[in-house]
This record gives sequence, structure tokens and C-alpha cells, in this order.
Amino acid sequence: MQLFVNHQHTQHQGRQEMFRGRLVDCHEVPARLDHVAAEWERRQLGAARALSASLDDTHAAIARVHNGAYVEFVRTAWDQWVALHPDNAQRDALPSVWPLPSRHGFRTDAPLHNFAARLGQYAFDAGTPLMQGSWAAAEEGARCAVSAAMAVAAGAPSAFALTRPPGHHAGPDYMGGYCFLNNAAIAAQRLRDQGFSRVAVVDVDYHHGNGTQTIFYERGDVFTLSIHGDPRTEYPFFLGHADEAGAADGAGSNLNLPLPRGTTFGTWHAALQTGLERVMAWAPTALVVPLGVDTFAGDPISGFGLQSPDYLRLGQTLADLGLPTVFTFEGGYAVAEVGVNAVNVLQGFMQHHRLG
Ligand code: OKP
Ligand code: ZN
Repeated sequence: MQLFVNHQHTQHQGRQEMFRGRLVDCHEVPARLDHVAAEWERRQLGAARALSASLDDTHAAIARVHNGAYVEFVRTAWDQWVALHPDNAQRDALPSVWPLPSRHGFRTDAPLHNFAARLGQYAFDAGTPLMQGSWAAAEEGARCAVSAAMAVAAGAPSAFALTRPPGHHAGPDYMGGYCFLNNAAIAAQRLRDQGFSRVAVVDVDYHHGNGTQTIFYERGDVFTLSIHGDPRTEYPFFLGHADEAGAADGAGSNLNLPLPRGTTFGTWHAALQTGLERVMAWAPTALVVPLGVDTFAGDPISGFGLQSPDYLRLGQTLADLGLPTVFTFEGGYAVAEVGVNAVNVLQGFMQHHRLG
């Protein structure tokens, strides 16, 4: 498995997020990635590769799944925030006001000359702080995702984009859920653009991959499966229900398998196998796995009960599909265990994948 690491990730270090009614220290911290890198190294799974994607190519890849005005907003948001007031340089930008859906009478067509209003237009929660280095970190993360897809397109059996901030909640034109650019969608699109005719995304993070689902919802060339905490009670609440099956050309190529809080590995893995049967019946030629390990029993913000050894089995089950595979790093907030859990998936995968 080829490893691509985002060495710019520490440029994004949110201070606080809105959580259960107050501002708390961010759960999505730089140490998460460091623990995964250290565990990979400890098990001697191979040196990280140089990123093959240029920045220009990365920007082109980002533009394949994200809206140009949104990308321009994320790129320039910090400067806009600081321009509002010099004191803003000392704190992160966090949205606090949003338009309700238009049925409530709010307009989204009127020009927005206020930064707080624009931030609300492009963000769906108050848990995604944006700071000076957020764009640089997210951009380099996308570069890792493109490089990983290119490696697989060049014949590598598998590749891992080890990056943060995560990506699977970011939609075509919005940020949220700690995410700015949808690395998994960027990788899937790049695989498509490099000749893989049918790409399946299997999202195993605790939270529904709403951004990825939305990006591909009306397309028949990318299948999206997500297994996650039931959005009737779990974040992101407003998407990820079992009846979302895709639309237009994508009808039948989205599958959500929501599970209740408290679900442990037996039930979780049975759902995965159910989902993978649908995926394989769809006949993909490549796989993208948004790899979140916030399904872990000790995760501070999630509600499933997976144990560390279960992640080896998860990797094995994914390997059994026998597909060229790109992993992107997503959630997992039990910081001390995140390295062991994530690398268990990857090592379980490598030990069982027929391609190596
Ligand atoms: C990102 B990823 C619930 C607050 C939830 C956002 C969680 C984002 C998770 N009260 N905050 O999917 O791991
Ligand atoms: Zn998550």
C-alpha cells in the first residue's frame, strides 16, 4: 500500500467548536494524524511517497467535484475574516447565522456583503473553525488524495491518503463536520478520469458521508455506500436516511445503512457485508474507502462499540473484494487509539488483498 501524508496538516488547528451548547476544545486535532503515522512507522509498513500531483493538477481535481465560487471562498475566507477587524486574527472564524430553507421566506439570491453571512452560506454547522492555514492544509490533503488515486491508476493495488482535516462531510459548495474539501470524492473522480469506469465509495466512518453522497447522487458511474449512526439521532441529521437511493442517472446507486447507537461489531459487520453485496452486484472496477475509526467504543463523540481487533477484520473484508483501493483518512477522536485502529484496517487489508 502506498502512503501519502499531508505534511501541511498542522496548519489547520481549530481552537474551539460549538458542541452540546457551548464552545469546547476541538476534537479534530493534529495529534490524530501523528498517531496514525507513528503506528504505520512502528509496524514498518513502508516509507511515505512523494506527492505526485502538482498543485495545478490538484486544483483541477478539486474543481471536478467542488463549485468554483465555494473553493474561492475557502481560499480567501481567512483574509476576509481578518479584514473585518484586526482582532479577528487572534481567533478562528466560526459561522453563527444561516438562512433556513427558502420555504421559510429567507432569500439566498440577495448579494451578501457581510462575511458572517457568507460564512453561513457556505457552512452547515458551527463545528468547523476556519483559520489562517485551513486552506493550505485542505489543499495539500486534496493533493494527497489525487496522488493516491494516481498511484492506483498507475497500477498500485492500494494507496492511503493520510490527511486531515477530513473530507466526507464537505459537499459541492459547502463545508461542515470539520471538512472543507471532500478528499474521497476527489479521489473517486480522479479514478474515473483516469479510466476506471465504475467507482464504488464505501464509507465506514461513524457519521454519514453526506458530502460524498450529494456529490454523486445523480450519477450512475459512482456508487456510494455509507454505514453510519442513524441520522434520526446522530450527526449530520439532515441526510443519510435509509430511503435515499440516488436520483436520475444515479437512481439505485446510493445505499445508506443507518444503525442505532450502541451497535457493536457483529451487527456492524453484517451490515457491511449486506452493503458490499450490493456494491459488488453493481460491478465496480475500483474502490474508495473514507476511513473513519470513530466507530470505536472509546470514541468521545460517537456511539458504536467496535473494538481495536475488529478493525483488522474490517480491513480483511474490504480486501476480499479484490479491487484497486484508495483509502482517505476521516474521523476517529479517541486520539490515543486512533493510530492502532486505523492501521489495523490497513494492515488487515494488506494481509488479505489478492493484489498485495
Ligand atoms: C466528522 B467526521 C454533535 C456534534 C458533532 C461534528 C462531528 C463531525 C464528525 N453534537 N460534531 O465524520 O468524523
Ligand atoms: Zn465521523
